[in-house]
Amino acid sequence: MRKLLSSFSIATAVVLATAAFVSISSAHAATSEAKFSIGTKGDQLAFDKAKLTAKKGQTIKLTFSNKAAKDSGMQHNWVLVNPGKSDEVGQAGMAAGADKNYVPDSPDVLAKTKLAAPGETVTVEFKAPEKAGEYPYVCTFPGHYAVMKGMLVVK
Ligand SMILES: [Cu+2]
Repeated sequence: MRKLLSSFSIATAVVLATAAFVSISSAHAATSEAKFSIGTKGDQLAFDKAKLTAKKGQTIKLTFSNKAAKDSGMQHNWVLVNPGKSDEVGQAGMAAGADKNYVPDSPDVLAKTKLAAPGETVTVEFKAPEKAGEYPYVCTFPGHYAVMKGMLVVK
């Protein structure tokens, strides 16, 4: 009888421990964050990563490095926009002007860094969209958005 009881207790303890482990793992998944490091392709009007992938609602810590030569004078930013809105936001960015870092006040702008000077690294922290989809990121410095772009895939 005693032996039966103790093996029952061990079985219970194993089940409880497993349940605790499962709940810790799922809590961790919900709060996990993504860290992205992206740069320019040297002096080119291009990001060195054309695609990033994140989970819905995930916290994203993004570091953007302007790797252009110091004497190039090339400024860049990293701006995440709603699907299909990169041209619209890019054009509005030009109109927004230097005072706004060429980023328009628009609900289609989901995240942005400040302008990075050559050799400078800037960061932004934001939540990935709650809706799965393909969200373009662009540099909104005048003349760059048409070619300097990539895609954040949210799953
Ligand atoms: Cu740029």
